[in-house]
Amino acid sequence: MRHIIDQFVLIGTYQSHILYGSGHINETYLVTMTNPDAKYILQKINHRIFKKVPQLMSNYEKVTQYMKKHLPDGQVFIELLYTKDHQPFYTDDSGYYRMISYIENAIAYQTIPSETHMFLAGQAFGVFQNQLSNFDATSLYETIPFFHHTPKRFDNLVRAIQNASAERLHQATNWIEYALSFKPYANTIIDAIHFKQIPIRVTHNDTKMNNILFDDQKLEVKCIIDLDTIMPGSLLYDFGDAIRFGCNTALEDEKDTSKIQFNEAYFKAYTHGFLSAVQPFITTKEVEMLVDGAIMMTLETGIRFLTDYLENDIYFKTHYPEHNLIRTINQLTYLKKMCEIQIELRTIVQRLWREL
Ligand code: ADP
Ligand code: GN1
Ligand code: MG
Repeated sequence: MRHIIDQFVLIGTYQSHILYGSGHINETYLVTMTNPDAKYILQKINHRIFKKVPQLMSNYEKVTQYMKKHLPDGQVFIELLYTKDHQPFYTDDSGYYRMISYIENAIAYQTIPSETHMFLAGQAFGVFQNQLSNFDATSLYETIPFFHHTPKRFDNLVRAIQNASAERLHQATNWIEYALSFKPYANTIIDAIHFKQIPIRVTHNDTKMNNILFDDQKLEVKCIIDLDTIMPGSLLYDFGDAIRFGCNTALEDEKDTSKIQFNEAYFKAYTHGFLSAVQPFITTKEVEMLVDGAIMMTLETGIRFLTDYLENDIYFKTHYPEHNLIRTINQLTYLKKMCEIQIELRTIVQRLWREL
């Protein structure tokens, strides 16, 4: 790793590097320099998932440069560091690497500590959506084709079921059946896009709460991170994925399903923050479909974990053999809770929207 760090133009002398963060996709390291003191984030890009790294990094460069130009005073954003050959990433036989600025005095939560944090996160993702609204969507590559195409995610699940080992199929039987019972709803968002009921925008597409950094002292959002999936999409994906992660009272891989509840107060807070920021441009249909976004993103993530379990864990990082099955059970249990109260959730959205 030392040899790779040396390829980038950095301030100071190398001191150390350690594995960092808890993302499911890339290998992330905190690099510490001395004389003068400085910190950086080095990421080994997951090339099995991001097949076209030059295109991915072209998006990354465009978005970070655009944000730098449009940021209000005092707001920080990730900056890309270049190699000594002026490249936005380094590659050798071992893989693809990028170096980015380290966001100081910040914390990524795995569970959100308060309603205020949820409000601030909603506001921040809404503002981010607003900041990206003038970004030229046609200049972005699709880094993962059909990323939030839920029907295709179901096709992948069906294929995985056909090819799975007898043992994993057996372990997951009840959950496969439950997941497949949602297949008739898979087209909800894709159809709304297809029939032009909702617009395509530039979206983040991975708005779970550990992709937003909060200030570790003040009640403030510091920075939105994990820019790999910024590409054309629906605002419903960004709203939905944040609710999927943020309103679950348990961790995404909690084994004790009795701990999994839907936190309605957090839902209210996030929706309030988000709507107040996107109010100038969100359409009536998008408001009407926000809860569908939360349901679809939870369903989709549940079937992605299930597919990966049946495919012997080739996509998400896992820490033990049943990890993806536990995540599946967690998401589908949470999905059931969300569906049971969906009428209430829709009423909350409409009330907040009227009151804005
Ligand atoms: P992955 O795609 O694997 O989720 P992320 O870009 O989200 O990768 O990074 C993983 C974790 O590393 C984040 O959740 C966060 O805790 C930490 N991290 C990533 N980038 C930064 C940064 N620029 N400054 C501080 N922490 C970061
Ligand atoms: C992955 O990269 P990370 O850990 O922030 C995944 C998301 C899933 C999420 C589930 C590129 O997010 O789509 O919703 O795990 N990212 C990619 O926790 O597939
Ligand atoms: Mg991440």
